[in-house]
Amino acid sequence: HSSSTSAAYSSSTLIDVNSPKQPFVIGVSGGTASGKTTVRDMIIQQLHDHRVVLVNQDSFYRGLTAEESERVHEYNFDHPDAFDTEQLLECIEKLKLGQSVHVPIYDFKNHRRCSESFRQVNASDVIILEGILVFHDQQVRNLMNMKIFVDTDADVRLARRIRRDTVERGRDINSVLEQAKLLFLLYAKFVKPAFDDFVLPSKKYADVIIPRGGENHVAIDLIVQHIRTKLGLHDLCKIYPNVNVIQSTFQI
Ligand code: UZR
Ligand code: MG
Repeated sequence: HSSSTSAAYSSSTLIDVNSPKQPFVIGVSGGTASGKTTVRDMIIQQLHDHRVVLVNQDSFYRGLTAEESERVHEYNFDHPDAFDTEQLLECIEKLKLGQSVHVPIYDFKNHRRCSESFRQVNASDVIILEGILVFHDQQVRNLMNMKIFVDTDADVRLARRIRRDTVERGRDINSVLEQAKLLFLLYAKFVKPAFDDFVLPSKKYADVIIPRGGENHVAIDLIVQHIRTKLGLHDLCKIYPNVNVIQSTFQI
């Protein structure tokens, strides 16, 4: 039965058995605390009937050496060099080929990689790559089918970032006030300059720019509609189409 099935496929002009279905890769970028995570969560929620996997650029932070750790406040986490982009590229290339990958786990508290543990990410219909600098590298960009830039005012982002890092990210600094003071300094020293030098210039590569981030339901609905259309078209090239298609091909 299986051999006659594949014969039916090769004779069909609609289905190209030689071109395997490739996952749809979406890049979600934007400044710190712009609402990237909210936007991608909303996309994932609306695509509940598809297999979506998530890769965060944060996972590819190199991790600090002992020396760098001693002077952590002089380390620029917002610079492209802070990430292992080669490894990120390799990972997305593999996923795009339908292979599963091991993504490193980064420990934000100690600014280190957990050397023993990895997170396994399996191949899927949709891959979302999220991070402040995912549009910076041309090779990484070239793997994306859709690029979304979440555009939120800098003052809103700073306010959120302070709330998040003092309350939500659980750093072991007792005084929220002390932490906020430090954040203001780091924001002025690293976060803002790197946003201006690297993040903002990468906005021009975006296909879609979402103002106001996660609040923008209309933009997210439009994006999800587009992804659905694309996935629907991909279905024509499915390697294992459903039984109804097989039968109708036989009847022809
Ligand atoms: P998002 N970051 C840390 O604070 N600590 C780390 O160990 C690694 C990264 C911050 C980084 C950047 N900057 O602004 C932010 N600093 O994580 C990006 N300082 O994360 O996209 O979720 O805002
Ligand atoms: Mg986030």
